[in-house]
Amino acid sequence: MNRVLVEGGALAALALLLVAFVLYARRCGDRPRADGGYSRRSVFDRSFLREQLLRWTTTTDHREIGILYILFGTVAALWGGVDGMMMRLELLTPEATVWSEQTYNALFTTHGLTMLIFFVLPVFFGVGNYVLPLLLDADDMAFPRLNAVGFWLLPPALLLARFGLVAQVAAQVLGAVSPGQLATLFGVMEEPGIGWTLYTPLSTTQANPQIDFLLLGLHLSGIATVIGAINFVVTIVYERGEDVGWSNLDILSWNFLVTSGLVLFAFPLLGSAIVMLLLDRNFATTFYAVSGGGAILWQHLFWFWGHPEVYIIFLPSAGLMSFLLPKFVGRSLFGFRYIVYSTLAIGVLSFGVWAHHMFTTGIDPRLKASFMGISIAIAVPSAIKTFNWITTIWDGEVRLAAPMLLCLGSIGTFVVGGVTGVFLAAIPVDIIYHGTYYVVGHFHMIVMGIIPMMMLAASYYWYPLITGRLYDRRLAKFQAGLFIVGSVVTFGSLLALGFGELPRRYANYPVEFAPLQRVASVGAFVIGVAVLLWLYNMVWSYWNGKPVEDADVWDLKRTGQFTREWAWFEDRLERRYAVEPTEPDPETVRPSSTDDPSVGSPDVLRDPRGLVRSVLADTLYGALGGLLGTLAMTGVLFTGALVGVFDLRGFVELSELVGVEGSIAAGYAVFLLGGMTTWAILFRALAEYLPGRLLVVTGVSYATIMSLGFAVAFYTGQSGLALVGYLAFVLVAHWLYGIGLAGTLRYAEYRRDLEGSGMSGGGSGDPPEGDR
Ligand code: HEM
Ligand SMILES: [Cu+2]
Repeated sequence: MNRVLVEGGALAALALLLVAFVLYARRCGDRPRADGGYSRRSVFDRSFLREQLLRWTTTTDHREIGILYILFGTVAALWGGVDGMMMRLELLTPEATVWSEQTYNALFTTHGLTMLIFFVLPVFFGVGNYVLPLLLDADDMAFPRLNAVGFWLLPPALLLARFGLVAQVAAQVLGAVSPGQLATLFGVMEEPGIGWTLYTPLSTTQANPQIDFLLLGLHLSGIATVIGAINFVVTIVYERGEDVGWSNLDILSWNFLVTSGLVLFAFPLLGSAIVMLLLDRNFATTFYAVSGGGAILWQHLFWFWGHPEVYIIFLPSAGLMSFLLPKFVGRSLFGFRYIVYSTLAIGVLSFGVWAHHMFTTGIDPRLKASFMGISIAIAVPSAIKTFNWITTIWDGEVRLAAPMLLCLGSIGTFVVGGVTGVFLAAIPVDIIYHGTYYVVGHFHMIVMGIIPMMMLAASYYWYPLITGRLYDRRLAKFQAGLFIVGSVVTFGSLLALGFGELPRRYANYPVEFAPLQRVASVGAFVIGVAVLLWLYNMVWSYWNGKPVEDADVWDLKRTGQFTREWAWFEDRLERRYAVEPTEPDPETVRPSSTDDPSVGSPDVLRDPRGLVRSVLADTLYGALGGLLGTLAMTGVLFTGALVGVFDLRGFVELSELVGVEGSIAAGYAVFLLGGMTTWAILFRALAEYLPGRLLVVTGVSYATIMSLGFAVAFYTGQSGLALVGYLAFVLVAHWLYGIGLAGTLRYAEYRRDLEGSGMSGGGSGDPPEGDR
C-alpha cells in the first residue's frame, strides 16, 4: 500500500470530519448556552473569524496558551497514533505485506519521536499552564509573552520533524500534475527510518536530507521545551500567592517544578548533541566518526538526555495521579512528604542511569555494574509513590468515576512496567532481552499506561472547569474501561512476545509468533477506538453537555479538597452567572496522620503502663486465639488426610525444616506453636491494614493470604482431583483459623471495653466514631 496516500488521506479525512462536525454542531448550535443566552454568530461571519484568529494567535493568557498546547499535543498524538496503528496493521501478518520494510522502519521512527517529543510534554505543559497559576494563586505565568513564544515554536518544529510525509504528498501531487524537477526534489525527502534513538553511524551515513530537517525540528522543540520549563520554575518560585508557601505547595506543582528542573539539565545537552550530528552530516566534522569521538559517543550523549526524558514525561503524570487520586477516595494523600522526596530523588538519580541502555555495547564491565546498581535503586522512589497511592486508596470511600477508573488502571500498568524495568536493569537479563519485544512491552506499560491514562483522567476532571459543561459520564466510564483493557491486552502480549525473544523493529517475523501479534494488534485497535470515543465525548459535550450550575462538581467541599482552581471557577460562575456558592460541609477530610492521641495509634508515650498491660493481654489472647484456630484447622486437615488429599508427611518435613528429628508429632507441635505465636502476632500487627473492619472479613482475608504459603509449603505431589481437594481443604482449614483467631481477639477487646480501660487498640474492632 502507498503509505503517503493512506496516512495523508486518513489525517485529511479526520480533519474534514472534525471540521464538518464543528460546522454541524454550530449550525444546530442555536441552543441555550451555559449562561442562558443564545449563540447567534456563525463561523462564516468573517469578522468573527478574523477576531478569533487574532485572539488565538496573539494571546498571552496562560489559560488560552494552555488550551493551545493541549490541542497541539492532541493533534501530535493522533498523528503518532496513526503511525502506531499502521505498524500494528503491518504486524497482523508475518510477512511485510501491507507496507514495505522501509515504510515500517519509518513508522517506528516517527511514531517514537512524535509521541515522546511532540505529544507528551506539550500536553503536560498545557495542563500546567492552565491550572498551575490557579493553584499557585498567581495572576499568570511569570513570563506571559515568552510563554506564547515557547508554544509557537512547536508547530514549525513538528512540521520540520515530519516534513518527510508532507514532501512525499507534495511529490506525488506534483508528479501527477507535471513530472519534473520539483517533484523529484520533494521525492528524495522521505521520513527517516533510523529509529527514534538516531544511532550513529546510521544517522550520519544516510543521505536522506529529511534527517537534517528532523534534527532541526528536534532542536527547535528542545528550545521550546526549555523556554516552557524556565517559565514553570520562575512561576512556581516567585509567583506564588501570599498564602502559598513551600510547606503547603500542592503536589502537582512540586512535580512540575522537578520536571522543569530536569528539562533544564537534559535538553540543552540534547541540543548540543544534535548540533554535532548536524555538523558531522553536513560539514565533515568527526564528532561521531571512528576517526573522532566514535559512534558510542552519540549513545552516551543521547541517553544522558534520554533517560531523564522518560522521567520528564513520567513525573507530571505521577503528579496528576497524586493530585487526582485523593479527590476520588475522599481522604488526603498518604505520605505527601515522601511523595515529594521520592520525586526529588527520581530527579537526581535519573541522570545516573543512562548507560543501562548500553549494556550490550561493550562498555567496561565495572562501569556497567555501577549503572546496574543505580538503575535498580531508582526503582525505590518509584515504588514509594506506588505504595503511597495504594495506601491512599486503602480504606477510602472510592468513587468509581471515569478519572478514578483511569487512576486504578494506571497504577496497575505502572506496576507491571516498573517491575519489568527492574529486571531489565539487571545486566544478565538485559543482555538476553535487549532489542526484543520485552523492552517494548516494558516501556509501553509505563508510557502508554500511566501517561495517557492520567491525561485522560485530567481531561475528565477539569472538563467542567475549562468548558463550563459536563461530559457524558457513562460514555467516559466505558471509554476508560476500553482504554485500560486495550492497553493491557496490547502490551501484555508484547511482553509475552518478548519472553519468546522475538526481536523488535522487524516488519517480518517467524510464523509461530503470529497469534500473539494478532492479539496485540486487536488490542491496539481497541485503544484506537477508545481514543476516538474520548475525542467524540470532548467535542460533543462541548456543545451538548449539561451546563455546570454548582462549581463543586466532584463533591470536594465535603472532604475539604475544594482546591484553589475550583474556588476560582466558583468565583467566575458567581460573577458571570450569579450562581450562588454552596456552603462547605463541616465534615472534614479524614487525616492520614494525626497528633491526637485518641485517634489512630494507641497513646504510646503518655501511658507506658497501659501499653505494657495491653501488650501482655494481646499476647495472651493472641496465643489463645491461635491455639483455637490451629486446633480447628487440624480437624479439617486430618479429615483431608483421611479422604486422601492431604499427606501427613508435610508435618514430617516441617519438623525437619526446623531441625528437630523428623516425625509427625514433632512437626505437629511446631505447627501448633507457630499457629499460636508467629501467625497470631503477625495478624495482630497487620489486622489494621487488612480490608474490612468486620471480624470475619479481616480474619478470613488474612487466612486466605496465609493459605497460599501453606499450600506451597505442604504440597506433596498431589495432582488432578486430589490437588483440587488439597487446595480446598487448605483454604477451608485456614478460614477456620482466621475466624478462631479474629474471634478470640475480638472477644478480648470486648472484655477490655467491659473493664472500661478505654483502650481501643486498633485491630479488628470497629473504627472510632467519626473515623469515616
Ligand atoms: C518512567 C517511566 C519509564 C519510561 C518512559 C521508560 C522508557 C524506556 C524506553 C523508551 C526504553 C527503550 C530504549 C530503547 O529503545 O533501547 C527503555 C528501556 C529501558 N528501561 Fe525504561 N522506562 C521507564 C522506567 C524504567 C524503570 C523504572 C527502569 C528500571 C528501574 C527502567 C529500565 C530500563 C532499562 C534497563 C532499559 C534498557 C533496555 C535495553 O537495554 O534495551 N525503565 N525504557
Ligand atoms: Cu534509561
